[in-house]
Amino acid sequence: MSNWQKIIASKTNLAQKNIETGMKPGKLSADARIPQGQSRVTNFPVLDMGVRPSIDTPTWSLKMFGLVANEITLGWKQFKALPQTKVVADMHCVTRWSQLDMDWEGVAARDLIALAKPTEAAQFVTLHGFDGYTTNLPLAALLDDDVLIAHSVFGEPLSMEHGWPARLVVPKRYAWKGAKWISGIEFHEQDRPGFWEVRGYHNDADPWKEERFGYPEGI
Ligand SMILES: Nc1nc2c(c(=O)[nH]1)N[C@H]1C(S)=C(S)[C@@H](COP(=O)(O)O)O[C@H]1N2
Ligand SMILES: [Mo]
Repeated sequence: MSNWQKIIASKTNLAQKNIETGMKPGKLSADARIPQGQSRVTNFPVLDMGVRPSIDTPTWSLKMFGLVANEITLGWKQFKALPQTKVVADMHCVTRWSQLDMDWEGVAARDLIALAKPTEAAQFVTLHGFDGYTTNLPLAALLDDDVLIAHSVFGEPLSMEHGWPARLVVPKRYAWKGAKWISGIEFHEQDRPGFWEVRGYHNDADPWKEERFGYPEGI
């Protein structure tokens, strides 16, 4: 076979594979969207510390505090009155499952944060949950246009287990960065590792770099 024939043969092969995995022209195949070390699921597993706070819309609120010009606490009605955004994103959990095309609805984190007006010194955030959970991110990561405080998924309100009434969704990080039953966003000058981050999980949590642990596994 000539070189050209080889190239054509391998392209044909690749195209065939893409057809088999349901790829549409110009889109990544499902396989290419599953990071290394992950397996695809379709049943949206539940993962948390097992302490599920009994919070509902009348008792839910979200406080933005710390290095902000306008400390603010939003109740459910105020939250729902904000512009609503939809995001379709893949979800990757460090326990090695990935679910594609999660169809979230809620308020863009950056629209919410604009109300609090973080000061120039604010560079990092702690996300708080009603169960006492915390996780940390650079403020810039929260301002990404795919980051959502979600109240619905797949066209239905979140189940209690998945964080009802509202949870954070950060598609570019492992799922532990997405605080369920979100109660607060705290702004700091310095980074403050959260619940899992102080227990050895990686600070940055990029699934495409397999940033699972902050130190070599097994230590
Ligand atoms: N408030 C709170 N948020 C949380 C957790 C938690 O224990 N409490 N667990 C995190 C972890 S480790 C994961 S993997 C995801 C799982 O989200 P899911 O249960 O909706 O799949 O939630 C994250 N958010
Ligand atoms: Mo997790």
